[in-house]
Amino acid sequence: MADRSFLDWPFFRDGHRAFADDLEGWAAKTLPTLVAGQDHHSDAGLDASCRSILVALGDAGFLRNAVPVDGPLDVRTLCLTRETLARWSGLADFVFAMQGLGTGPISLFGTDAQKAAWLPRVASGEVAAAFALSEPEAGSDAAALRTTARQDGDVWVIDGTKTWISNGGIAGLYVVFARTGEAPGAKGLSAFIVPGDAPGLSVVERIPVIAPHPLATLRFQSVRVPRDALIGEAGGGFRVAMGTLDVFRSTVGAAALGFARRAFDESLKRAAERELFGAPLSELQMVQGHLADMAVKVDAAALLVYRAAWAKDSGAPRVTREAAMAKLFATDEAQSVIDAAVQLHGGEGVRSGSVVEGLYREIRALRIYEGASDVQKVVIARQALAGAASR
Ligand code: COS
Repeated sequence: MADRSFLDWPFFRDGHRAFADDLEGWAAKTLPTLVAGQDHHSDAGLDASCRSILVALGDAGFLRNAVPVDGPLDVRTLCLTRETLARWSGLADFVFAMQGLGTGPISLFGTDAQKAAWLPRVASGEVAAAFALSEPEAGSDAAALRTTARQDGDVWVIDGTKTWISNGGIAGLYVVFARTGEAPGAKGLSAFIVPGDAPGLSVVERIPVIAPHPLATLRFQSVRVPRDALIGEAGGGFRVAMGTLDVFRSTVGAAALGFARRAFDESLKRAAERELFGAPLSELQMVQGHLADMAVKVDAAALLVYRAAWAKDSGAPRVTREAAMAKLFATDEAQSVIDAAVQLHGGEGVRSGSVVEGLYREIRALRIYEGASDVQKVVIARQALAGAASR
């Protein structure tokens, strides 16, 4: 069982602690049997697995923590959920997280009518959600996106290509960022709600990746959506995207923390059970050195993740810096913890299907998506420079 002492930290209320216990019990009972024997090597198998996890999370009521139907998002609950699910199943964490990121612009910036139309269906697991920002020529430089939306009477007409879209092809709801041209660059973008079955929306390709998740390139050919599909103001799309990422980036750190905790637990078990030179591995000081580094990295990551979540929940108007620090540190350090776990497991660490081999594949993408580590450094440095200039 993973170390749960962090739940005593002052970032949490008793409600968070009780929730973490409930979720842990549910995950331990449900996820191992749910994911056992699932086929993650074909698109059809992967899609079916995601649907079964979506139904299970929806039926158990956990998706409501990512998609707030009544009241605001609680980022600590989001992070506790991602950390716990990631310890049990990377795919379960992915399915949960996408419901939140895909509806984040609506939860945070949408009208009551937009919320009523979409949030209950995503919170129940009936509809999968996706966040469509990246393009072939616009990843880290999100403001360079080229997809356009133009007004034609009472509708917006969207044309362009989006890529690296998680849940692409299985989502019933896409939030799509497009250029509406109020100003050049970041100030000329807007966010739109596009139903998955909108005529003119098609999947160009499915993208296979080292830790399989549904991922696709999408084409929008004269996709027509009503005037009220616009989220927030025309020209305010970049703020919608960045404001959503400010909330969800700390949750990516939380998922990385879950992967790191699992790797650490597996390493502690291995060190106690495996004998080398006539004694358990745990008696070798070099092994103890690895375990100590892992313990410090896990706790430091947890402090940054839950600091960012607590700051947002406590009403901070912007947590750009805290969220970027949490994502950068937790994902980079989880990679290092998992790499050390693979080393401690020797040959078993690279055996296909072993727990640490799976974690080694799962963690890598988290240092890239929702703002690569390099982008987080840019964000943190800009915030520090702006802070110094204003003091
Ligand atoms: N919250 C609210 N507003 C924000 C914001 C945030 N977190 N970040 C930027 N803005 C605002 C800025 O304040 C600025 O408006 P003003 O000029 O009125 O102040 C405007 O948006 C443009 O900001 P900036 O000049 O910083 O934009 P850049 O094009 O330089 O982009 C980075 C900055 C690189 C940080 C941004 O593009 C980014 O985060 N890229 C990564 C995107 C990403 O995560 N891609 C993965 C796809 S999602 S899976």
